[in-house]
Amino acid sequence: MALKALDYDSLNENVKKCQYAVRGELYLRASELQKEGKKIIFTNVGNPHALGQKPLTFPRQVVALCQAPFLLEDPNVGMIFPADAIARARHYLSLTSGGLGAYSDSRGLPGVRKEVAEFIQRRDGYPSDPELIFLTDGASKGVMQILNCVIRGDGDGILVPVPQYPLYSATISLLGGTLVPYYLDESENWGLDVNNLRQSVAQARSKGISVRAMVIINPGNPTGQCLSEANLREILKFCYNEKLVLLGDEVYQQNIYQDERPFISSKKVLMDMGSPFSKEVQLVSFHTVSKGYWGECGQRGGYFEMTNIPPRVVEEIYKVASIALSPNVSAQIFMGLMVSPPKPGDISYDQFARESKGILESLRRRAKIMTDGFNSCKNVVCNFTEGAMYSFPQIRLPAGALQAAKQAGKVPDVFYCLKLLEATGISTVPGSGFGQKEGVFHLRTTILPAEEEMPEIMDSFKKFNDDFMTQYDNNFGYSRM
Ligand code: DCS
Repeated sequence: MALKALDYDSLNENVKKCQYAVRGELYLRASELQKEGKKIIFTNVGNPHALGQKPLTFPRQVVALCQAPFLLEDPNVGMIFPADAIARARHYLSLTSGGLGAYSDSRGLPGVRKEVAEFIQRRDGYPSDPELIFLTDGASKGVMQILNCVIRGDGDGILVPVPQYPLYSATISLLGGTLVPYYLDESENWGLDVNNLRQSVAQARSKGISVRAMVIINPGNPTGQCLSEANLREILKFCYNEKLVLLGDEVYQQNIYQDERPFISSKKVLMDMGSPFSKEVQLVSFHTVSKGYWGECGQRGGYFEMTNIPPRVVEEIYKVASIALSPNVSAQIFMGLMVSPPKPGDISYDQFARESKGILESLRRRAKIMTDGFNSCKNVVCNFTEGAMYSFPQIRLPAGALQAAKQAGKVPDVFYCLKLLEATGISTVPGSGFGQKEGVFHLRTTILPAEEEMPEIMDSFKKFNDDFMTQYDNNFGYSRM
């Protein structure tokens, strides 16, 4: 019988190939167990509010007023909302053409794009042009739009770090491009070695692939490292020499848990390098309201900024964005608020500063509790989470466990993570979902569970892990480091 268009066997093969481990087998099993009444700790997604983080008050006040503009006409509004939130709500409504229920320009509201440009200029010390900033429904949509413009077919390669966040591998599959991996060095705190990059490009070219773009995730997901300025300079030089557009995923720029390597944007490093680099290297940088101390994942707000992209190409990207009409307008307001939060002297400043500092300081403590916890476990080694929201310990699996996994028909790290889930309710993502060197195993967990629950979670992890290692340790060796 002839297949219909949406029968499995006739489906676009790129869709079938595409994998997204963050909501993969482990997540599905965790959801089943939850339905059966088991308490599950969902550390598989960097989704802070789902793990109890409270929203910052000020942005919610402003957006609440924008959503319910009739409250602004209520004589009692000043008793519930502070004056600066009321003023901000009026400001953002004045930037829209009909409030939150109206489409905006497909690039986002010009007034918010201007605020984003001012933020970038304050952050980097270099001018930023609102015309080169597009607002998006989360950073994910921006990444997809740009990859869509870059990938022409399977002859086009995109350099992606391994381990990587699977948005990249999945989108490249979906668009029919080729992922060209470059390996981060675990023994160097997940550093990026440019010689390694050169090898990856040479290898891809020898297979006839035209390498067109390079992705960096800084701070790293799942690896949690912060790139140094010197490293970023090398990367930008590399992109200059190889004529690659650099996609700088900087969604974790506020999530920094050490003082030695503060976040520095690719744009600033590029501008500091001066001519010819600053005028030539093509760069697209991404940011979001989902991360940082905002964690407003469900609002779906993001932006990208383009540097050295020719006007005709910007026009084409605009055209493609227009097909979806408009990014979420309420999310655009979250973005406006994120890039221009209350300032010292504003009525809401103290509360805003207290709330955001409280979240960041707690994340910093949690990053340490987690790394230390993992490093106290048998056959587990873990680099410190310098930034972002994840811990990515290496699990050295005994030969007995590798054999048991094989018998169960599971990839070894999936086997380990499933056992962990069944025993403790901790839902993680196996390292194979992010890519890792052959024969080396990891898991990813977020550092987001509530701080007061953290010691208990780590105790329960340790007990499971150490029992697992004893059970499978038959003295026939381990997976390699
Ligand atoms: N880039 C990176 C590196 C991310 O980790 C994420 C989300 C995104 C982009 C996209 O975020 P938004 O579309 O929400 O802006 N991280 C996922 C993760 O690994 N866990 O949770 C979500």
